[in-house]
Amino acid sequence: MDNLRLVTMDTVESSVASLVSEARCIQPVWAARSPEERAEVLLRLRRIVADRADSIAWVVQSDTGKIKAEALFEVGIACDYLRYLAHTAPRFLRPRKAKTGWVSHRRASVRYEPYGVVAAITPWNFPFAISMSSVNTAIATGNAVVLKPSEHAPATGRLVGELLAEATGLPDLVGVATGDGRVGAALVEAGIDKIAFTGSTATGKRIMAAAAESLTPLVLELGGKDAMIVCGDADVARAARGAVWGAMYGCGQVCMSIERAYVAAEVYEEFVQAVVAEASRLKFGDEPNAHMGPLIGAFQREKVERQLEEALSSGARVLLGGRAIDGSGHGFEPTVVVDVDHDMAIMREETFGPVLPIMPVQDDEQAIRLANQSEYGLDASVWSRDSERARRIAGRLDVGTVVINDHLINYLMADLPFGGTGGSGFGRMHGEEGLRELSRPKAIVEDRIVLGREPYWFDTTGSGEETASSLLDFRHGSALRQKMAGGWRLLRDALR
Ligand code: TXE
Repeated sequence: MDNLRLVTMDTVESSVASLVSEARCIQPVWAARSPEERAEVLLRLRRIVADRADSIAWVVQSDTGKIKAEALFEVGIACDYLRYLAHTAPRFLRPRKAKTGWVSHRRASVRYEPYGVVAAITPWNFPFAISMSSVNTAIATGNAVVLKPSEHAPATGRLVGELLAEATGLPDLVGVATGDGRVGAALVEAGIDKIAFTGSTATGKRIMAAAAESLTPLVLELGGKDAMIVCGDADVARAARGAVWGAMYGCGQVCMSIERAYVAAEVYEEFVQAVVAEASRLKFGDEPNAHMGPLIGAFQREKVERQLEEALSSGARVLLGGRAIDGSGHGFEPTVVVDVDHDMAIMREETFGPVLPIMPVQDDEQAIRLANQSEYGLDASVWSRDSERARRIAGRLDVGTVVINDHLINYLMADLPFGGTGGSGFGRMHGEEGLRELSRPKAIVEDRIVLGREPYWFDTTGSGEETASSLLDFRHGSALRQKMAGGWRLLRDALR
């Protein structure tokens, strides 16, 4: 059976159910391959993807309208991560010996087993990189997958399925269910074993509620409202360049974009002017030297415009941009906003557009308090020449990742766990934590010396109380004599 199913609305349940059952059939075959054999397949996939970077980027661009540089970046992220998985998963999935404590005549270990069938539900903003991340972590740990790509990036989702079928030779291992949220909802209720969801906080909450019914475990990578803190001793010119990149890359449609900047009062004016100058140099379009493509669609542009209108009506000032770019589809000008406060949606709600609101702060304490005053907690960045000061601030930010004197770059470090706190979700992707997320630990205890009767079993000839006190003496006696006496009594009873 081919693994691509254009799920139509009237056949949602049956189409999704057949993808899940086909995945469940093939999963044991895949899991029977050693982690090393699966790693070889991941490296083969990496080669295929790297060799087809341009054509893959074209598909991503056709779905999202993003510029080629960003689409190629997605391909690079996917290839980096495949190499990381291939080199890490076999070591991580090796069974671990466990300590048995005082039960020394036993041996114990932990195996990391696949869940079975994982549902990977992914968003439109990095449709290739994020789908490949969820899918490949799941198959590296021996799972099968049903991928539900965003309805705004169906071709990319189908392409991921085709690439996985080619690399693994098992078309059913990764099924692809295209369609909108209803298909995703049907998948959540189709008897899958784990859900890897990446998307908005609102949808994450709906999925968690649906998964509760069947106690299906899940990892939620949700929205963000990343804060940037610029200290008075920061390299202001560099921080301004970093701010524009961190806020405007991908037209701001990155879950860990900088969406708020808190700047020490003593450098605030200098920073704002540097940001305006830097952002005004950005080029919109699809020429090779363009910096920014369009927003994904009218719904995203209207969301950005709504937040800006509300901020302006509450006293905010736009120093640069603030409007859609005429004749560009959904292009939007790089926008810098000041005189903002936390009563405005633009400082509280995810914007997901090329907008940077900037607030002055009196000291680090105020910056930390404002940065933490958010329902989200994905990434944050701290800009200072004093690394101790930056680390101190980082330690007090309620987020999943803090980058010092940069932003976004953590996502490219495959060995770093990625995820957030609060409204940004829970669980982690990437790093060994990401592998742990999609594999299930199973403890195994086996006998080493077989005794007639275990000291802790019912003692039909003596007293359980005596056994318990012997155990305490043996384990925690204050004197050696007491320990030895307790151990001797335990051994005597066991050999009786
Ligand atoms: O999300 P949506 P979008 C977040 C980003 C932003 C959002 C944008 O912050 O908030 O993603 O992506 C499917 N049951 N991140 O608009 O609408 C839907 O069809 C099951 C965070 O796509 O939540 C799509 O495939 N599935 C991230 C997927 O969910 C449902 C990085 C996401 O859709 C469903 C990137 C339902 N009831 C973006 N409703 C991170 N933190 O890593 C919808 N879907």
